[in-house]
Amino acid sequence: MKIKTLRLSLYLLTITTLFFSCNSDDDDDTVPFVEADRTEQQAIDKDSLLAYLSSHYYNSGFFENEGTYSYSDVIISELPTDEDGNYLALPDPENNTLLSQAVETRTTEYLDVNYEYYVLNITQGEGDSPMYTDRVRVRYEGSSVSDGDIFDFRVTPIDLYLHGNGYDIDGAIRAWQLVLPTFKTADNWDLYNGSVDYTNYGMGMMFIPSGLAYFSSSVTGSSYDNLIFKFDLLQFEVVDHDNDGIPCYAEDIDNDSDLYSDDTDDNGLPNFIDRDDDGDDVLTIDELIPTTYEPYFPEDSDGPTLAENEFVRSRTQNNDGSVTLKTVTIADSNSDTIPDYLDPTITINYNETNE
Ligand SMILES: [Ca+2]
Ligand SMILES: [Ca+2]
Ligand SMILES: [Ca+2]
Ligand SMILES: [Ca+2]
Repeated sequence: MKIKTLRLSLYLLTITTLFFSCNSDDDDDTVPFVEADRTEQQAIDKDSLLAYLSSHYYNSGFFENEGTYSYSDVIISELPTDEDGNYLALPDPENNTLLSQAVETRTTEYLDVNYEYYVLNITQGEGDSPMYTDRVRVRYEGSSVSDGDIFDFRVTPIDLYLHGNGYDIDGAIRAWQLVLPTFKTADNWDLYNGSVDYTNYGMGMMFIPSGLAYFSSSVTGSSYDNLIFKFDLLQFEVVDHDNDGIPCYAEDIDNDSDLYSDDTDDNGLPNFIDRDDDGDDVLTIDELIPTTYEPYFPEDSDGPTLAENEFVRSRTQNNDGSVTLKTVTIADSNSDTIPDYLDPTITINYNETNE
């Protein structure tokens, strides 16, 4: 219980300071500085983004042949202008495409505001898609729409959490949580001279309003910055922030893509960072049915097929090269459709029963 109290206070302490504090539904005592109205800012940002997309083009012809491309191969250029500054026609239309004709317009509601953002899908990728709560391995470059300045880039792959845990792990901006899960990772990778060569990964760009990025914060050098990201999505791993056996994405009980709105036992700790989700004093991990599978060899087999309500707990490589898979499965012992770990009237400890 002591540990839980400490976690709670840490969480309350940091939620007032992090950018993601605006995710919280509750008002706190601190008076925030006056920032722009999100709806008004979105109207301004939308105009800027649309103007950008209709005046810039990319080297689409470059990607028409089979091959492995990277985000850095995408070259964005501004349309030529006459001496009065008016835009002229698209040069070499065989090989170039205006961004406004290439991007997909997507919409989302975030913090009660309707947002429009734009995605250029150059390669979908052949692997699997991460969830918005997962950790991704990416290469990327971020720049500002207003001046084209690159404020961040990673040529060598970096692992990023798409969703933070509210205290010591920061998450990505909302746009990343929306866009990355719509691409796929590499389908394979090989080691060459110590570096990893990925094949058939997802590659694209996003053009995003400040409201889905850093909004009033000046992380990129200025507030209310509309941003462009080019990215390669290489790999991902499922994240379980509270390490209770239920992956973060499955702790979003109402499926509204907001982990903060799910708090089954109403103790102020959302399920994704609560290790006893129903508050019945039996930890969530103990209310799940553990399974250890016979070791299998990855070159011969993909391993056991998991049930829909079964999650990987660990995957251990043994000395002989075989893999031992441990999983947990959601139990509903009284068949009332409420899983044991969310049902305070059920307190079966499956780890005690099995030992
Ligand atoms: Ca969890
Ligand atoms: Ca809770
Ligand atoms: Ca939990
Ligand atoms: Ca229970």
